[in-house]
Order: sequence, then structure tokens, then C-alpha cells
Amino acid sequence: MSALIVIDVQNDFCPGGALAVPEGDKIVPGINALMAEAGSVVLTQDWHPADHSSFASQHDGQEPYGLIEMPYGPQVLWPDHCVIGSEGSAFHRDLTTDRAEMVIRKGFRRAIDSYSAFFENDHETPTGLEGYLRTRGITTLTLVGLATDFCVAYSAIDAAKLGFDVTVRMDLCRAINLNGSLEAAKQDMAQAGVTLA
Ligand code: VGL
Ligand code: ZN
Repeated sequence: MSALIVIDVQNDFCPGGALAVPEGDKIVPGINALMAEAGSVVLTQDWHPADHSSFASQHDGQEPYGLIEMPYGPQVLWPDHCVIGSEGSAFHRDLTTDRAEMVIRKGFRRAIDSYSAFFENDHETPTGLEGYLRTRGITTLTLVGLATDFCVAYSAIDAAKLGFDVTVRMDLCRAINLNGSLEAAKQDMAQAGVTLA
């Protein structure tokens, strides 16, 4: 059994949003088309409290896109984005959400970020998605969405490590590309056994 995992296709990651990914909206029609053929569809939603610790605004003297050390490791600081219930946290208006059987929200704990749909950024706190997929007998995953080099890559690598058969449709993803993060993410995904299509 297979599932399509659509990562964070939300207003704040699209042009005009708080953490806009270039061309983030361009992938929406292709994702909708792929959903029509998918076995199961899971959507993820970045979902932060207004005082989330990944926001540069919460750290004196820090600017967005800086790097700090958190108890769980290095963390990039972001502009405030995907605040719970805000317009920016909503799915892009053209994304088909009707076929989603599961919506998984992540990053809702103030003290820890969660790029991956499977584990928070400490790499050990589970989101529950693994159990959901396994109990449904789903072993094959296709990932699409935003951003290639953060939430998509982290999710794909975790999924491959957990033993899922993982393909990332690169044509249906777009990247932030911060200091070479896209190239690094591609290499890390390939090394983890993810198929880049
Ligand atoms: C993401 C940065 C911060 C993503 C989420 O969806 O890739 N990136 N929060
Ligand atoms: Zn976030």
C-alpha cells in the first residue's frame, strides 16, 4: 500500500507569505493531479505557537536565518510563520484537501521545532505518523511539497531510516536554499536511500 505525503503547502511558504519559498505555489496543480491517483493522501501542516522558539523574534539580538544552538542541536532561526490558526498557516487555497485522510500538525511545542513529519528536531520525539502508516499497512511513500531542503528532506530521510520505500518528486517540491542547503539535502537524501525523481 502506498501514500502520498504532501508537506507544508501553506500560505506562509508561498509567494507573499512570511517565509516564502520561491515558486512555492507553482507545484500546487501538479500535486492536485498526483492526489487523484494516490492510494492514500496525508497532508502535513507546520503549526507554531506565536512564541515559538524557532522564531528569531523570540531571541534578543538575533535575525531571521541566523543559527543558534538549542538543547537538541543547531537550529536555524526563522521569521514568524505558520502561527496556529493564522491565514499564513492555512493550506494554499488551490490545494485540494478533500482527499486527505490524515492531517498531521507539527512544531506545536514552543521549545522544539519539527521539520520532519516523523520526528521533532531532537530526532526522537515521534509525531505519530509512523504508527499511522504502519497500522494501515502502508510501506511505500511519495513525498512532495515545501521546502525541499528542510521539511521535505528531513521527512524523507526519517522515512527511509524507518524502512519505508521513499520517493521524492523533486519537480513537485521547491527549496529555500540557504547556504547550499539544497545540494546538501539532495546528497543526504540520496545517501539515506531516498529515490529522487
Ligand atoms: C519549514 C522552516 C521552518 C518547512 C518549516 O516546511 O520546510 N522550514 N518551518
Ligand atoms: Zn516552521
